[in-house]
Amino acid sequence: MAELVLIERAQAVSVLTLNRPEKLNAFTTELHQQLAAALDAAAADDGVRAVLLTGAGRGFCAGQDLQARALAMADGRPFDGGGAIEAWYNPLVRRLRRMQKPVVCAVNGVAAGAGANLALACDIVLAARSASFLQAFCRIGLVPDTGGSFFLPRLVGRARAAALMLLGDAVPAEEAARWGLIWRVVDDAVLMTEARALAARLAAQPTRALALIKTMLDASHGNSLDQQLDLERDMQKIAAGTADFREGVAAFLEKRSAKFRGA
Ligand code: T3D
Repeated sequence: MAELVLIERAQAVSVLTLNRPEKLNAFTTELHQQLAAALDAAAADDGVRAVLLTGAGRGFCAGQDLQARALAMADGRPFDGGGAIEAWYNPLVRRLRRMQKPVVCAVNGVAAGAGANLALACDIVLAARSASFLQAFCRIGLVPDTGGSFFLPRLVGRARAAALMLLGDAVPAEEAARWGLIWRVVDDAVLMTEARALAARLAAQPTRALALIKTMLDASHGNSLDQQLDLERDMQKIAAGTADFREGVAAFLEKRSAKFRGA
């Protein structure tokens, strides 16, 4: 079986690399299967306290493999466009957002279609200066998926989201960072060094609190202020019950660095 997702363990970080470089890491069913298994393994392993996702070669991910779709539609056969969304793309977004640990995305090159929105579903996105983001869907008669129509207006506002989705033009990484679509751009040569350092830093932080912060971020857009205040209370109750909170307070008072265990 081809290794379509390379899995490396760097201390408490699980580094996952999409590995179909000759097709810019476009998604096939096999790639989906391997990525889902790798994410589930990272989620279940208490020793993993951060995930780093990137792509092999010159692209990050070009979305759905269109060759596979051409085959499926050969001879005028009907194609169920919602089927793959239900089976693979929606569960992928849910896996990332429900992961009880931070997910860093290192966008090493072009991120198109579902590949662009895969990056946006991660918690912190770093991109190489040469990378670009492309809502390619309308170019081929499709609509944004993989959470794009949710993430884009929230990240960059309706005006920019509309132009991105309706025109399908590529946004260079630096512009994406200026717009707030992603966190930071770094030189290509240092992308993986920076991304690994960032993931390692996150892995040394109080993992349970970080997971609660993810929940709060995701809830904030749909909540009223009162609902969010209540959620902050409930999340703080959980965070304050962790050993990491005790350690954080002790370390502060003892004027030393905290050693969080993620529990
Ligand atoms: O059906 C469903 O399941 C619904 C869900 C859909 C989700 C989606 O993601 S829909 C959007 C699908 N993706 C695209 O439309 C993007 C297609 N790719 C491109 O537009 C361009 O490749 C890029 C702008 C991303 C990069 O352009 P460029 O010039 O840097 O590279 P290239 O030469 O086009 O691509 C290099 C190779 O990768 C090439 O293969 P070859 O000719 O050398 O053998 C190209 O065909 C292949 N490739 C790139 N993207 C895909 C792909 N092969 C299959 N599927 C792709 N999506």
